[in-house]
Amino acid sequence: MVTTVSRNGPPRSSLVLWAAATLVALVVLYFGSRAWIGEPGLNVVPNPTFDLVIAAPQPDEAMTVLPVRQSETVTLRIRSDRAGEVHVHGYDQNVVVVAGAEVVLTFVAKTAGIYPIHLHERANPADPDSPMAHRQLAVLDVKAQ
Ligand SMILES: [Cu+2]
Repeated sequence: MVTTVSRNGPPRSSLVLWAAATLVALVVLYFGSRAWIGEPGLNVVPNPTFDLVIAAPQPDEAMTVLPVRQSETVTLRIRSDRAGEVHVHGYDQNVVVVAGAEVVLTFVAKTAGIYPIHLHERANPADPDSPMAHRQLAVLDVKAQ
C-alpha cells in the first residue's frame, strides 16, 4: 500500500493558528487605537459603563473622575446602601436609589465639561424634614471631540 501526501503550503492546523493569531492581533490593534485616540494618560473607553457604590458611612469617591468622550453613551451602574437620588448635575439626569438594589442610569454625553455626580439624601435620614444633602460620588469628565 502506498500513501501519497501532497501539500500546497503549510499544514491546515498551522493555517488555523496563523489566522487566529492574526485576528487576535487585529482586535488588539483596533481597540488599542480606539483607546489611544483619547488624551494621553487618560483611559477613555468607548461608551463606558461605570460602577458606583454608595456605602456607609458616607460615599468616599468624591474625587473619582469618570472620563468620557463627547457624544458617547454613558452608563452608571449604581448600588446603594441607602435611599436617595443620584443626580448628574449639568445633564439633569436623575435616578432614584433604594437600599440594597442596583439601578442603571444611561444617557448620552452631549456636551463637554466637568459635571458632578451627587447623591441627594436627607441630611438626617431619621428626620424626613431635614434639608437635602448633596454628597459628591464622582465627577464626569466629558472630553470634547
Ligand atoms: Cu447635587
